[in-house]
Amino acid sequence: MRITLKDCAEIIGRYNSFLILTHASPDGDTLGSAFALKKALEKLGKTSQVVCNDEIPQKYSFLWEGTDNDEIKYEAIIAVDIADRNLLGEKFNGIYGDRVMLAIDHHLSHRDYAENTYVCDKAATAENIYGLINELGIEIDSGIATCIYCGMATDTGCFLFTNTTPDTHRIAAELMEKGADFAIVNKKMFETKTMSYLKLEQMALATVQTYFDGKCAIMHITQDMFRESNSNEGECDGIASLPRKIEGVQIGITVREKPNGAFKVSIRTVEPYDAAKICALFGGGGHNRAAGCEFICSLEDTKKALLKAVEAEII
Ligand SMILES: [Mn+2]
Repeated sequence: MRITLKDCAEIIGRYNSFLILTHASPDGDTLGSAFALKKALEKLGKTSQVVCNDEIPQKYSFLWEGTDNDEIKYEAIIAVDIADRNLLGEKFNGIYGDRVMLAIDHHLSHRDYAENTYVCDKAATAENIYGLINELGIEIDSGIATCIYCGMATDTGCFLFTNTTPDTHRIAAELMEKGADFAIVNKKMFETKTMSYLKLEQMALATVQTYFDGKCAIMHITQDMFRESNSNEGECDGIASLPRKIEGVQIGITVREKPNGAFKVSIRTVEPYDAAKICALFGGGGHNRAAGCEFICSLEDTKKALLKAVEAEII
């Protein structure tokens, strides 16, 4: 059932302990949202634990500073920033997929799996968590502010993408006033790259090919490249934005081989091209300018299918 923010606050009021689920291959929005909520719930005397199907990269450790994340007994399960139960990851989908009591998300492509769902088209789920925390009447302290800021900065590409609104900036400004550690967040999220990541980026860039008069660019990353560069999934959040950075490219595609041999596709577009529409053709989804889908076939066939879909859009 779709519910309002007020209903979310009311539901949270009914329980004392929560398991908070984040999506697989966790990013700054799912984690920032989860830890902001956890810290806020603590202020109400409620306990919670944030969990993820995949290992949480160490670069996010600032999010759980000042709070412990020990295993607890919980009464209800909340999912944040998870548009589809498959995005929980295989193991978590099996365990929790049909037991989620409340899903809080910002993807309009959200496919309902929870008992109660709140989806509002904001730049980040963290922006919806900000709304919820206000609805709950909880004072935002510097720890909560840092977590929300991290989510919003992540999903707006540091306030660069077109999903950034005047409201996004107003909330970010308020978070700064509340003591959000924005310099640390931005340095860790957008400035610092490991040498292994930069090596991977170099290999990935060498695979870029352009199509349709340079309007579409495709780049791929294989498991061999991960091995050779000594990089890993956890440190390449932003890599999918590279093809669209090329001058003239309107549809940028990144094809990433997963350990099981499937190909995870990320599409980034500029107006008027709809990334979610293209990904929906292949069972995926997301936002207008950023979306994803998955293929279980060869790299060559994956690219062929994508180019065919892009061709239909571009011409
Ligand atoms: Mn998000």
